[in-house]
Amino acid sequence: MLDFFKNWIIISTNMRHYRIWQRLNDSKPGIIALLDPDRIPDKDVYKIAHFVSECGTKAILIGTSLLKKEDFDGFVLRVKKAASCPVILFPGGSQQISRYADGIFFLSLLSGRNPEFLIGEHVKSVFLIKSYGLEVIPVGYILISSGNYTAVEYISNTRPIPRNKPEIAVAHALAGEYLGMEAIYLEAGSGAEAPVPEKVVKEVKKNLSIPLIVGGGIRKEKDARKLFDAGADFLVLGSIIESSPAKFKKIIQFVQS
Ligand code: 1GP
Repeated sequence: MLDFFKNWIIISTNMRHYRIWQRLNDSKPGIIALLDPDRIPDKDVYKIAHFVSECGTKAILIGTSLLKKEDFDGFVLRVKKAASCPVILFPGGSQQISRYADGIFFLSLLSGRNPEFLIGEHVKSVFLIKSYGLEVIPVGYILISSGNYTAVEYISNTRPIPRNKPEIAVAHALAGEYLGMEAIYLEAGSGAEAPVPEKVVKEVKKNLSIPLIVGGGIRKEKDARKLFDAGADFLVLGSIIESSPAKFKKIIQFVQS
């Protein structure tokens, strides 16, 4: 009997420390949905968040390069109420912190040399993150050029890594791993003309031992398939949720199958 209680205490303690990021990793590969608070009208937030969650997205990210929305907290709360998956902040800056999220991708823009996005915005946000008790997931964020000039490049005032130079991407990803990041995110930028090239994903994955997230410009099932085959653990889909929910659902169904 005593053993039973001891085991129960150990199991329940472990459950409490079973982090969102750990849970997501145990269920990879998968699709993560990105909801942009500046692009989704308030009246549609609940419906869209409920839809992506029902489709089987592993998590919902919330964030944008330039926040226009006044009531960011209200947006996160609506998503949280509608979703049965974890809700994680994906902030473009220290103003995008909310108590209603479950966690935060603590992004360091490793491909750039702008100190604001390497450490500055982070310092401004830590006290809120701490007081809200958000789970912090340190992520090395790496921009890969995509053919068009993206909002994230403009706003962060950084240049992306050339898409035909996988070795430069590998060096940045490894630097992130050695700095203690828990994931690397290869980003082509929202609405990118082309996703991150498979060759870059393949080379980075070959050299990395932490999870690899890839996002930006993924609109077709065939692109998703290639990126997973190249080694992506998670794909982030954003724009397609607004432009073609049916395609989003199809891509998720393909991953699940
Ligand atoms: C952007 O990687 C995400 O940060 C998603 O990009 O909107 O092109 O899907 P899309």
